[in-house]
Amino acid sequence: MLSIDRVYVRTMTDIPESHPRYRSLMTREMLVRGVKDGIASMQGLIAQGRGEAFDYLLGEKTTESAMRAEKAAVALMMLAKRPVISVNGNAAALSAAELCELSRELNAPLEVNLFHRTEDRVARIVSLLRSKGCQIVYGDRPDRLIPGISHERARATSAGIYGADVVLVPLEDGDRCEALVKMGKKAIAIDLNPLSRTARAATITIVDNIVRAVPNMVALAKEMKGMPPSELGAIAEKFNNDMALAQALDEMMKNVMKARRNV
Ligand code: PTJ
Repeated sequence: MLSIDRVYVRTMTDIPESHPRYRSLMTREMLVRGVKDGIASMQGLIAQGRGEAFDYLLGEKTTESAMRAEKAAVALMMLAKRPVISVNGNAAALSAAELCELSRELNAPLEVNLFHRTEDRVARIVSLLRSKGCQIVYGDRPDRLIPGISHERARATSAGIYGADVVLVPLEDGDRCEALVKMGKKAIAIDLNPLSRTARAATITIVDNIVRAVPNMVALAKEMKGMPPSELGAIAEKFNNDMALAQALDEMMKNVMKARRNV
């Protein structure tokens, strides 16, 4: 039987760039490497599989509606007094460097927050993010608990997520997003599943793959630098989360119907 190492090395070299699903397969490989390096959890592989299924239905592209959500999210973070970016194992395995760039552009520190928390994995993710140039990374010394959550995700840092007014939560499971909103914070989710509790609870949900969403947000943050607060406010205000979720579902239905006609 092949070990995970050998599978990893083989598939990394075996996937030709011309493969029609090259990007998706490479993303899968990044997560496998994340598990191997103690960054992502084994459960993270299953979460990625669920995300892939929704991404497939979405056409593996950033839709116009997702781009509008990304713009509204950047506007909200630029207007925030204390924006913070929450990082879990999957986000770190797939987008560590890009999240650090976003953190710099938006002046928003990162905080490692894990569902399947082990101190070893927190330390590895903190050190990965620091190696990508992030100065401030919270999460290894949480001093508060988010009310209403009975698992490890409740752990938060006063100077980070606990005291934030806007929190970006990529690839989240539902109850923390709801709890953050109950605390009076604005939550921005990146979630390929428009039906999830997180997607419905968030102030802004970006229905896009994190590997596309975060680079788009970095580019938008650069473009929108210097925009007056009134303009940023108008962009954020105009965004309607229920409508964005409906548009994501419509896009998926459209792709299903197109495929159905060809069967
Ligand atoms: O590292 P940990 O311990 O904090 O655990 C992280 C995971 C992701 C395992 C944990 O938060 C989890 O179990 O999450 P869920 O409940 O599976 O939810 C993850 C959501 O992210 C699902 O709705 C997926 O569809 C979505 N998702 C998965 N991969 C991606 C994604 N959304 C955007 N981009 C992806 N690549």
